[in-house]
Amino acid sequence: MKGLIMKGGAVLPKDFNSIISEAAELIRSHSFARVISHYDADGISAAGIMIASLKRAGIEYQATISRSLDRATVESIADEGSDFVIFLDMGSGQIEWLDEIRGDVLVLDHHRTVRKSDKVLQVNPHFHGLDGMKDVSASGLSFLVCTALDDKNWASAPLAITGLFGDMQNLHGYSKINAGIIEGAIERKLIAKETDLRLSGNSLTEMISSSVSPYFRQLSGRDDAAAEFLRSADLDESAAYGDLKEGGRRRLMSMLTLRLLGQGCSKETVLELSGDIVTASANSMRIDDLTELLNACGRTDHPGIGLALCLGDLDALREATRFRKDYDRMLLSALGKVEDDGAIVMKHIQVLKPSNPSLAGAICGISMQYLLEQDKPTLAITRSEGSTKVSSRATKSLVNAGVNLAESMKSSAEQVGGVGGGHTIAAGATVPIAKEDQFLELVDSMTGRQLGTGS
Ligand SMILES: [Mn+2]
Repeated sequence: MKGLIMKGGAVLPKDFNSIISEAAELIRSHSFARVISHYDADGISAAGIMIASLKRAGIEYQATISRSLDRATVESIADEGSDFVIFLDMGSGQIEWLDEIRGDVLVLDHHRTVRKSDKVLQVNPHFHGLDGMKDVSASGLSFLVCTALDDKNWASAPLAITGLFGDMQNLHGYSKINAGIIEGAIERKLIAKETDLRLSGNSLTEMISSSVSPYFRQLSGRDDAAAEFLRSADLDESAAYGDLKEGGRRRLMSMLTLRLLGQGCSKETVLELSGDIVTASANSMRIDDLTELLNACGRTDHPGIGLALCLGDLDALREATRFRKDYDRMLLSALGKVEDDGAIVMKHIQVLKPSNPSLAGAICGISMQYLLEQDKPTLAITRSEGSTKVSSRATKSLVNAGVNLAESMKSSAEQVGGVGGGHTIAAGATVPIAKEDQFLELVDSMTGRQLGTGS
């Protein structure tokens, strides 16, 4: 294969390159593939890339987008008896179960892996000195394998970028494989990239009032207030951003910057107000919009529409747009409540109790970044299926100060008979409802110890 040329002329690590070729060969050797992927923007993009490539290669497929890869899901896939199963954006944590599937199994996953397997072909950056949190996401892995299969699959580069946006690997510049994909896509004129205000909407008012992240206190979700805010800056609230002159754009940016600083956001968060706006050349679609559309499709239980959208279905675009509006409306109303009520503040953590379990992770993250105290990690707890589910988020500076949510969630959950884990900056847990308070106390004191401020 022609390796992806990376910044500075370096190619992919040799052993990584050969495993990618091996994966492409494995796909080529089958006439049918069972595809299982994750329901977030990265997973759906990875599946979209894979399916477009299977179609191009004349390989039949059946795809399922799943919330998680639990034992029962793996067993039902195994029972189907397919000769070939591809897992995308998940699987590396479940190798033990995948080993039991009869047919050939291919895993393209960027999450930490448990171990290698003789049976399962695993394409995972962690085996090759690459970082799955920054250097490549599942959509990028799917893209690498599919371009090894056929160079024409470069056409899917915008989807590869959609996935990395979805996993927020775009916020601090692009590294390694991500950088290679972006540069290659620009070179092939598949995308255009410029740095600008990271808000979208038909009018200036809509750009602000429909914005969920960044969340503008007193403006997000409120058309009238957003319009008034714009008039106070001497900006035409119904104008389109594209119509603004340089001076107007600069004024808008500084007003919004002040707004975020005023509501207590960290400097890092404020800087995220401007960033890369990537546009797919084929359909002029903004990648950040596509990411949000896919996210909303997944979150509202319509991942199939997201997948159809990846494959260019225009009806799917209309439906996905509706799901995004619905989803954003739900988020904005939940965030409005956080704005009004605040969080339950403990010694070292702050706790939210959102009413909708499926929004908890997003509410937790956005509240941490835009609405709550910056010196305490935020936990969101909800109850579903007879247990308490916990999402947690910290900030970069809390992590630098010692906070490790992966550790505190795991150890606290285990002490009360639950399970937990994740990343230092974002983690989750499931604990018995009866042990909820005890769990929060444990996380609180452990966070105190991590910060060196005692418990
Ligand atoms: Mn992912």
